[in-house]
Amino acid sequence: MFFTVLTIFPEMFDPFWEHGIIRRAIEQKLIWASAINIRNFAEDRHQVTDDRPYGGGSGMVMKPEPLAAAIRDASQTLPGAKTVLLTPQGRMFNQQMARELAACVGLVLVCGRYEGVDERICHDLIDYEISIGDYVLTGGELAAMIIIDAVTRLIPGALGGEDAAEKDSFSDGLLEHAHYTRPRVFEGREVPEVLLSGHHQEIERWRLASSLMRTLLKRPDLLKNRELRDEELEVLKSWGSQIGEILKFHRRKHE
Ligand code: 4GX
Repeated sequence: MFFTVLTIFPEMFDPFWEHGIIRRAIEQKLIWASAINIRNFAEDRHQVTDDRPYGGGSGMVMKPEPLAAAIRDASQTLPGAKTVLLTPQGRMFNQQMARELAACVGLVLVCGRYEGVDERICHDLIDYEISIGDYVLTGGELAAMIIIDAVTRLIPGALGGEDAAEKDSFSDGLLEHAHYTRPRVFEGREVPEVLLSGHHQEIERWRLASSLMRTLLKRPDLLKNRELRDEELEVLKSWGSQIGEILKFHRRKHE
């Protein structure tokens, strides 16, 4: 997978390329990544990339000519690549989109600053407009990093450990189960007994129950539009009867 980022602050990406999974993916040639300065494509002597908005008002707009030249150059260098504009007006980024983007041969990520980019750029040269969430950033750079990060970890081999990406949150529409490591007792709180038991089937069932419980309590919206597998229904039903018992006991006590 090729990533080309178009930005007026390419140096922001240096530490990003140089750490952790991203760094290893580059070293292993699973991804090729570069950040290109849009200024390089400005024709004037001062390499200006922004201008005042037609119609007046405060703030600046990114000039179309340098941006168009940068996008065309990147697209020519990466045949088949898709162009992405990071913008609050885009489709909200999620794990499903990360999977779709991971299937592309390359991505050209366009990072706007100021009030945004000239509308004719979005219209003619952009395949996808993506937002990472309903809040306002000072530029598209952090959003581009988030997308590169989420996409890279889905590339086979990027995480090292077997099928780690498939086991993570959202891969099957549930939150991750709780995790514990040594020591067995930390500040008086014990690791759940079953995790020490070595009973792999019981451990899997506990993890499924943990996933379902967390999703139900923290993100019930995730469960609403999702089919439930037989084993998941069983776990939920088992709580159902327990909750029934607790309520019965409670009612008896208060009669
Ligand atoms: N998810 N911003 C982009 C400038 C801009 C505005 C319109 C193009 C079109 C953001 C987000 C985000 C702030 C990045 C405005 N560029 N990007 N910038 N939320 O807030 O992606």
